[in-house]
Amino acid sequence: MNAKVAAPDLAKAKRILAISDIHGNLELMKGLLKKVGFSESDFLVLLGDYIEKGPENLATLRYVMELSKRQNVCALSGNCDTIWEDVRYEKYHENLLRYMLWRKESVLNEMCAGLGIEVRGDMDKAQMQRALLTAYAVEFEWLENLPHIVDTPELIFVHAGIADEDLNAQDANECMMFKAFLENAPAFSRYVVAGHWPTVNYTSYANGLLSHMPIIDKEKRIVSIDGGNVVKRSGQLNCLIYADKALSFACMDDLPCRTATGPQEGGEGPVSVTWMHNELELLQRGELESACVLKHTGQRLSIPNEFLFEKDGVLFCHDYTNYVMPLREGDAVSIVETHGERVLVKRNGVLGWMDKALLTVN
Ligand SMILES: [Mn+2]
Repeated sequence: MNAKVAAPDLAKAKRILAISDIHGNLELMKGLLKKVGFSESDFLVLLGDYIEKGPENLATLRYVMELSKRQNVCALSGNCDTIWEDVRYEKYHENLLRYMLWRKESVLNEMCAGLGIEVRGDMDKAQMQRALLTAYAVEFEWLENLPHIVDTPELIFVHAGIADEDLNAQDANECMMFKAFLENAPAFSRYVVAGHWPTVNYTSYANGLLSHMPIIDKEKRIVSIDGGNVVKRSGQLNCLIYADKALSFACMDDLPCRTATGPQEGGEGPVSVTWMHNELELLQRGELESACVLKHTGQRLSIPNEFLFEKDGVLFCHDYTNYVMPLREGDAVSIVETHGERVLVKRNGVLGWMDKALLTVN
């Protein structure tokens, strides 16, 4: 299917705002809109993936549907928003139920709960589908009619990516599914703003750090804004702000905040491991940490055992960095997780370790 292109009138907008990959995190979305002071003088583009994986998928969907009634809001479809296809077309029966049993945080499970339908492996699937299609016809129709691209004089918006600038000849699925757009896309003459691929997965752009901040590639003219909200424990929601021909960002997460009670020296030459480039070779397994080689770069590093996992006899690692965060007394940090006497924290979107003894207790 050809991608649907929307070309809204932005003449009155003082700023263009863009947020991607909300994934049912309604409170964070509302918080971020408040933080940037979203108002009638802005134009807001929502880049899709409103639902699935998060805590409030149906409420988020309905909130976005309500927002999109405004003249100054345009919502695009992400790959997670095509769930209506699976409910409508009978050929997906088997997969649909398996998906619902596996993905507990699905809008479809919330919809069933709303109708008092218990989702079970031995249920009458066709009956469940008919019930959903009837009760949630308005939601499914809204999702089905979402455009895939927003075309503005200075910026192009899409959920995952576009193959080239011929916007009327883009494949809808590619727009929603483009893999690692920043790495695999050509250069464009206008900036293309995309979500879908958490920026933390683009380690080549961050000098060995793990960063959830948006990435601007000035050569390719691509802005990648998915902060990994919901899908990564350390994720955040990013908002692009385009005003007076300049790009800036605001971001927000729902991690607890603390303050450093003293300084900490930063570490040199950090090594980070993230999804897609996380295959390891084990050198020596230790009681708490194991010496490993990161296959894709050949770098050696010691990784706490709880970050390691095996799949089909191959050793992998969950997102990990050995970066020691440089801190001054009074610096604010977000707490991701505690490992013994070390705490994984985030500051300005970047992940690193700090000494637990340097944290305020609150
Ligand atoms: Mn997506």
